[in-house]
Amino acid sequence: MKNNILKEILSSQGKCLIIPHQSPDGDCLGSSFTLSHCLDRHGIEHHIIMDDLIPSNYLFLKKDNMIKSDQVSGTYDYGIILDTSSKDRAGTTDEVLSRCSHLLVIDHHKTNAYFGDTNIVKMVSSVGELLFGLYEEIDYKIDTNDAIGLYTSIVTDTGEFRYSNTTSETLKVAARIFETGFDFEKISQEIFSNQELKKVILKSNALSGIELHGQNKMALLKVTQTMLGELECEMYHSDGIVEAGRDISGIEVSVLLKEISDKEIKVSMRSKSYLDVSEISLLFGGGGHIRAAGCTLNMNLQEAEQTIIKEIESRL
Ligand SMILES: [Mn+2]
Repeated sequence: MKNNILKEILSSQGKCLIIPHQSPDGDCLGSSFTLSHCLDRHGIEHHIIMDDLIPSNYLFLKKDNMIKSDQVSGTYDYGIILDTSSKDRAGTTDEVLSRCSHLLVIDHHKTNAYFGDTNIVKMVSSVGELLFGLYEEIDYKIDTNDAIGLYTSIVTDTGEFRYSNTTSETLKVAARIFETGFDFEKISQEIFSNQELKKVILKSNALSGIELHGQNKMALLKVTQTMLGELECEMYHSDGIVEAGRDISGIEVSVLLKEISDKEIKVSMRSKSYLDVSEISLLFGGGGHIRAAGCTLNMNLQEAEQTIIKEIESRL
């Protein structure tokens, strides 16, 4: 029933706006790319909102139809919000959202707030896997460009098929994507073997400052404005650091505190086997998945550190 909305969009020829989340990752960039390609193939006029910088290892997903929120003019028939659990996480302004007659949310977060006019929310590995399912239901045949976007979504959100969100269905979808014959080695290298040197050094510096808490089951990592300044890095270069903390032997949960300002700290959390970090993020108005979640604390770094250590230690 709900899937009819994609069919409706493709047959309506209405104008669409694709909206990923803030601080775009592989899943929202990959799914925006494939959905945009699908709309292209159906001759549908559309744009993708991209206010934030695309991390350099995802630049192969850049498209000419990407615009910034302040370049939006007129109205859209559909706003399609991808990989976004709540309205305040959408990568655009309320003003832009209000220009869309119908908001369609396509997401896989457990904490989704069902904030669209239509919400397609399924607990699958990635929005890429979800989109593939929608494509199948409407008999849309993916080509190699669709495959590039879908593969990026799935391979990044499953941690290269290592996380518990990888199911037999995920692997079946991956097999179907591979059948298109796209150059997966090239795309894998773009994503995983193409890191900027300063990003690797930032990760190394953050890991040198690691602290252990909660009977050594919690790794605490920090990226401050000073650390970014020294390397001329942006906060998006901190991508991958929190996972490195989790991958340490004996660690159940890794927390990365990202200092946005002396009043705002972004918290990223990753757990390994039993801690539900989405519950912790919800306590502070954030969201996410059981094993990967985040929130924002409006306090300084030291206060954020104490707040989060206290909350996690009581659960370990
Ligand atoms: Mn995702």
